[in-house]
Amino acid sequence: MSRRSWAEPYKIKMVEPLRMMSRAEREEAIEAAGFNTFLVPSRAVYIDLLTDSGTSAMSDRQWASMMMGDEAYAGSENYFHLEEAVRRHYGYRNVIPTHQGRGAEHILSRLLIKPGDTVPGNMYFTTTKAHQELAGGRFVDVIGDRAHDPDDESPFKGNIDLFKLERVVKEAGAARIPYVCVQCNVNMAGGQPISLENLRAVRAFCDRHGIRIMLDATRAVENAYFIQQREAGQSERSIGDILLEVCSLSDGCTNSGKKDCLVNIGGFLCLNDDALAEEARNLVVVFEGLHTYGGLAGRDMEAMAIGIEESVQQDHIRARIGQVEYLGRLLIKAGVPIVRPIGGHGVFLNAAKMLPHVPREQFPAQALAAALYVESGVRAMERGAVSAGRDHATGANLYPRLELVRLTIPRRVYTQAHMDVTAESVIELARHADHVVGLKFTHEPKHLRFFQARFAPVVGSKVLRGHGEGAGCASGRCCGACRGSSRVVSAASTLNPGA
Ligand code: PM9
Repeated sequence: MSRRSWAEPYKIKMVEPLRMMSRAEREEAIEAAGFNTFLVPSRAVYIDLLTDSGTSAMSDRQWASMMMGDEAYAGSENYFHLEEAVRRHYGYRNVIPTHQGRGAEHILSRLLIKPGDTVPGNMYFTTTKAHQELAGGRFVDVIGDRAHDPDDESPFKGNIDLFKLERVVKEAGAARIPYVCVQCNVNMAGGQPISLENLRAVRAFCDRHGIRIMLDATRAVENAYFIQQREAGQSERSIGDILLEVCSLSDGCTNSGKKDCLVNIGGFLCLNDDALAEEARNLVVVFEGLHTYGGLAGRDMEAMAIGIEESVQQDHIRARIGQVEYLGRLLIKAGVPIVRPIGGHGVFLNAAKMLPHVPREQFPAQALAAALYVESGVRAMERGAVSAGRDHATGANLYPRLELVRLTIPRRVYTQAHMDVTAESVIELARHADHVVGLKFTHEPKHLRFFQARFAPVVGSKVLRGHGEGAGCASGRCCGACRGSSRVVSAASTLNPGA
């Protein structure tokens, strides 16, 4: 008998209590954090949707396997298990562990990019681009235009625009393109997949020009699920089968195991070319550790080997993406503008649309993420101009079309009730979004500024003003509370007395 609906394919064996601070305490915490949710201590967070990276709950099998860690410096048994799991499910010949995804990006960039090279890719990712630029390369975005439109409902917004790619190859010359960087389930576009059809076309194009393809396979399993669900002729295939085909269309990959692979730390670099892999192993010993541990403990590699097996199970991936869809649908129903279609690892709020009174130079998404924290204790992340940083050559601020706040769902951690409370919190904030105040930098780090930057409100000292103090209050365009009504009571505070 077919099941009517999906449910989490696990039951909970161990719990970690959550704590909700008062609104006054949250106001203090966000100010002390320079209005950057990355700098808020986790003890001050109620529901943590900052990231899906390293935040998964491991299974009992994974925890048990950690007791089987072979902590030999060289040739750990767990390395061979990891190598076997990666080969079986991702299909590459050479597997080199790294401490996390950016470790693999560092090695790959050093290995292949020479100063002056161009690296085309389907939208930038922060750490990936940083390593490409540190190696002397220049990233050029060749994703289709639809990816930059939050309202476009196309099923494969991660697809590469082959005309754009051709133009870049003509301009730079194939010899100055070390590889095309193809990201699965494009993070900054809202977790949007690339289709098999597009990937095959990119492969054929690159073969004609003698250019390598390197996959960012960090969320390739989630991408495989969307291919299964949305691409013609793919619905009968297993996730594992699709994943193998996706990877077979590339020459290697970087992977942050902290996402799909269901572990708290770890990553890997894969290369089909034996000679390149040998060079990569040589670089790994300089920057990460011996090539059979790459900065990881044996137990970490064992947990990742098992996490890979679990990640491709249909029940798992359906529930994982089903939970993200559940949250997204609640917000769509309430009229909150989010990136469509709903992505794989999170729901992305369209901050530019929610805060039309905050100009881009005052970082609406940064302000919205800080305000959501004050409103509800839910921690989200800015994915807009602050994340985009500055133009490497001119130093000017970059303003991507997408100015988003990401509600990222950790795997196997939260329940539907947490999604309900999150939705209620966002909906309540959306009702008085004009109370959110823009921000200005008070400290701007040189690299990956979004992690450690500090801000201050452009007026006053609060990112979320009280009722009667919003941008639209005086004109009567504000929420009911500002017009003297007492009916606006935060849904989150109803459910959570501390709010
Ligand atoms: N992604 C994320 O939260 C964590 C760091 S940025 C806040 O989305 C891709 C597509 C990623 C990614 C990390 C990395 C780097 C590479 N590619 O964090 O170094 O989403 O393991 O991976 C984060 P590591």
